[in-house]
Amino acid sequence: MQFEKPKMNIKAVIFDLDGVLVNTDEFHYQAWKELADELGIPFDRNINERLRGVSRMESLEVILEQSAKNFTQQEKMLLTDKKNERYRALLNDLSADDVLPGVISFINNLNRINIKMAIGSSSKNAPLILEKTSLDSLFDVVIDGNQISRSKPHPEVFLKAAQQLGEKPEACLVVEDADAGVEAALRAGMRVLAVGAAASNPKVHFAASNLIEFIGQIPKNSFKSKHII
Ligand code: B16
Ligand code: MG
Repeated sequence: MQFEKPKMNIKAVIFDLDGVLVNTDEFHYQAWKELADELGIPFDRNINERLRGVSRMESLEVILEQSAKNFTQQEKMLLTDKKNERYRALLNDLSADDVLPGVISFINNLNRINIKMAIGSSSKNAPLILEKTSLDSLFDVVIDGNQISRSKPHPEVFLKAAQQLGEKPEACLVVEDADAGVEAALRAGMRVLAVGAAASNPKVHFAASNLIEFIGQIPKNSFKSKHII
């Protein structure tokens, strides 16, 4: 792991949602897999990796690359609606128990040193997920798929979050699990902590398998207000 410079002066942290705060990425996979099986289109976990962080319609386009049939825009809308219906049914039992390891402790530590926090997610289901997991009250700003017109790797979601937090991009750290999200954060001019699937991305500033591991390796003075733990 490399540190850009000893003092990073991070004043705000922008969290991706699916795959960073909550394990909903598995439910996305299940819902897409059921749809692909129904359509007789090959779909596996390797292809699924390309769907991380990208919008619902762009995800469908990736899946349809494996199909010989052409679908009209209306058919595509019906397919994304169907996938979303199934995905939301899978989210039904979601609760605070589904928040990923280290998340609450990391947020509490950031709160203690007055670091601002935002959500920067491509998901239009973010409000439902935040409510079901009781994470909704913990963030100063939430920017999700309902408020952006260009999905990751476009930097719009993170730039909007920084703007609403009142911070410059260079003062923000983005936590991401998707290569598309890492790219979006870098294009926004922000520092990136990659967790999970994106942890092997060579472009990031920090990498860890999850937030528990990251808390144990934070360099002193990374954050504006003393150090995090
Ligand atoms: P929805 P994130 C992204 O959320 C997911 O990673 C991606 O797999 C999904 O297609 C996208 O949200 C749209 O989600 O269908 O719920 O609007 O990782 O940016 O928090
Ligand atoms: Mg994600």
